[in-house]
Amino acid sequence: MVLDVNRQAPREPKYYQVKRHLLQLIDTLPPGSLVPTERVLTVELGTSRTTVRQALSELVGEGRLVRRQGSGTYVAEPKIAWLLHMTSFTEQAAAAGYSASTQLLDAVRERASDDIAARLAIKPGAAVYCIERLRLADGTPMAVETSYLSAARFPGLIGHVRKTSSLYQVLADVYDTKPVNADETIETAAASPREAELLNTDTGSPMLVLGRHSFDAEGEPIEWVHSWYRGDRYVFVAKLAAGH
Ligand code: 16G
Repeated sequence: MVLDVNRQAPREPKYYQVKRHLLQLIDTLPPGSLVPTERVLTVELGTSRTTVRQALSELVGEGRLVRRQGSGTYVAEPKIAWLLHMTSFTEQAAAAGYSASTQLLDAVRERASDDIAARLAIKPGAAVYCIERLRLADGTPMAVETSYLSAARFPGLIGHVRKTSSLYQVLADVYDTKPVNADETIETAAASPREAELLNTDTGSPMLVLGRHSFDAEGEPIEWVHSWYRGDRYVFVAKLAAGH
């Protein structure tokens, strides 16, 4: 049943009218074009600076505009489309025409919390490796990734990921292990000062956080990973097909 509710149009806040005006302007300009300053827009649109600022901030957060310190606000480049696949970052980047690289930020052996232990099907307090890496495509930071793997299952893993930038390659070559399926989640979060610095953005800017819980062919969990991507730069694509 479809309810036909005769709804009144919601009242539009002033800043949203400014935003709509700016969106129309953005659609006519190529990426990299300078947009008028806050001061000019305030005068042109006969509104307050706070209102203009709110509209501009939302468009920056959505990846339609970029702010360059001390220079101005510009029309953003189109977002990068990233396919959600059961492949590694390295393979995914290559398929999209980028060259992947990795910066190891931190790698420690620690005791599994209850949550991580449950994810990896090990006892709480058992040893896990926590590996934090910055993932880059053509030298541009794309994501900050924190991976948990069982230390008993993958002894000496940290030494190997120091030498090889692809975790999946290490899993295949050294441990004869291949993730074959995964549960993947996507949620939003605000960038922490650390993520913001690593990904060249502002603290509090919108992020897309991907969680991957991957399993081998026997159904044993392999890794529990969180990847933080800039929400203004990426669009994730999942190919869906009818069937079971
Ligand atoms: C992806 C996976 C991550 C995996 C990594 C391996 C997501 C959210 N994450 O980034 O779970 O550990 O690829 O990539 O898709 P690598 O072999 O290049 O290190």
